[in-house]
Amino acid sequence: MTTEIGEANGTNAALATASIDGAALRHDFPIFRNAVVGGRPLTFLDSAASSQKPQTVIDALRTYYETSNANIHRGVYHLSEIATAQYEEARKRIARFINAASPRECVFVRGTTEGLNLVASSWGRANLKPGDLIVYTEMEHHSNIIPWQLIAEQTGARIAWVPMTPDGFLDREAFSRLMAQGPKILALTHVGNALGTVNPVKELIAEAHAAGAVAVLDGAQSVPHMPIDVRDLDCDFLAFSAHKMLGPMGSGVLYGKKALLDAMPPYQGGGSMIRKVELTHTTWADVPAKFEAGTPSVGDAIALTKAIDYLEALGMNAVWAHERELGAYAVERLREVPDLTIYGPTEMDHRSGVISFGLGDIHPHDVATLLDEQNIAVRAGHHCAQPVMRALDVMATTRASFYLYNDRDDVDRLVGGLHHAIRTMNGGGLWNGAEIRAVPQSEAVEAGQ
Ligand code: 7TS
Repeated sequence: MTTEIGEANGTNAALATASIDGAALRHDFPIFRNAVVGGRPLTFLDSAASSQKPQTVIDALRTYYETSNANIHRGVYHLSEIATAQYEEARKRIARFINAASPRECVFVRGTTEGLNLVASSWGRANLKPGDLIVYTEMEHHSNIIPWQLIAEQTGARIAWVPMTPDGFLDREAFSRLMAQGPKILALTHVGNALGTVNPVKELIAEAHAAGAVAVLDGAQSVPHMPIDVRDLDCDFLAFSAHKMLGPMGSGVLYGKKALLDAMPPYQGGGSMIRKVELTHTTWADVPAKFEAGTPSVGDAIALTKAIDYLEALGMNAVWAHERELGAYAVERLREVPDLTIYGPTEMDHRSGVISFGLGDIHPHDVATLLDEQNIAVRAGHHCAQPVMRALDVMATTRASFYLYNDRDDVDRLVGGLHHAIRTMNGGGLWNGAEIRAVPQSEAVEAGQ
């Protein structure tokens, strides 16, 4: 029986090269062969929403189901033991990737959203009292705001947030003023998903700790892109999603310091998380099992290790350098586009490869639709960060986000696509959103929308 799953069936082209060649890496991702439309290659600029998957990850999923599929931690039979061993091996791999002190500090969850809900619900229920202060920031994804609002409602805790400056940074003085109030929790994104701001989290976490707060880091936009060392950052919790880092959908990880996890009550009840169940009460399994009620996403956890292999073969420093180089090139080229406003920090020192922009009066949805006609995939909308949009005083933005399989040609195609979008809107006499909405569908189709 094959116990080694997902051996390098993909070509992993260009992994050996020192710096990253995005075009060469695209050969490892079947989607780029398959999603060619009208002869146009796929220009995929929405990795902040979800990344594409290399062949090795896809093969690992298939191999798991073909050779090792069984429920884990239950069966005494051979297949179940293999699946259990691979699942626990995956946990070790992930712990090493983020430099956790122990694999027990890594809880498998469905993604960042579930990880953050787990902390807010479980830690919050056990530790928050009426009047306690929860601090988050105006820059958060909704998944690092709403769980805190929910637990505040249930416990009577208060909420406050660090405002964002007009250029997309956290207001550092306001942060210190809030820390001086002695919050119980700081919920903070490492990299903002709407604007790509990179927060100085190590420094902010140290300040939060000095104030007595527990620091919860949202790593959805950082773990896939840069080296992460949870012990160096000293975060108490870190949540991230597999699907944004070349791994499968529907899985992710919550890292938590063991002493904190040990002291927390379970998040959900069910199979696998118990020590002893009486009809009146139950005692819990040790962490991480205490937080993994029910049958987990075994194949997804195993396939995530292949994603980590892929990332580590390139080197996370190289991945990060590549994205920032592309981001810098994109900022430079986008400046050529008339009426284009880039939101967020202007210097690459403080931003990731996520670039949000507005294009004159053209509605971001129209920009994205016109780009899509050229097989260029970008995201348009509020990016699940409505407070950020409100702070910028816009309804929505268009967002391009880069990853390891992008290259300068993608940026050039984006810039060409935006010029085409402007020409189309001008040519059709449809310059602003209000006019567009007034155009009947039949005419809109003729105008090429
Ligand atoms: N936190 C941040 C910073 C994110 O960017 C996202 C997803 C989440 C949390 C939630 O992750 P999930 O995997 O649990 O859904 N961000 C985006 C995005 O920017 N566009 O689509 C999803």
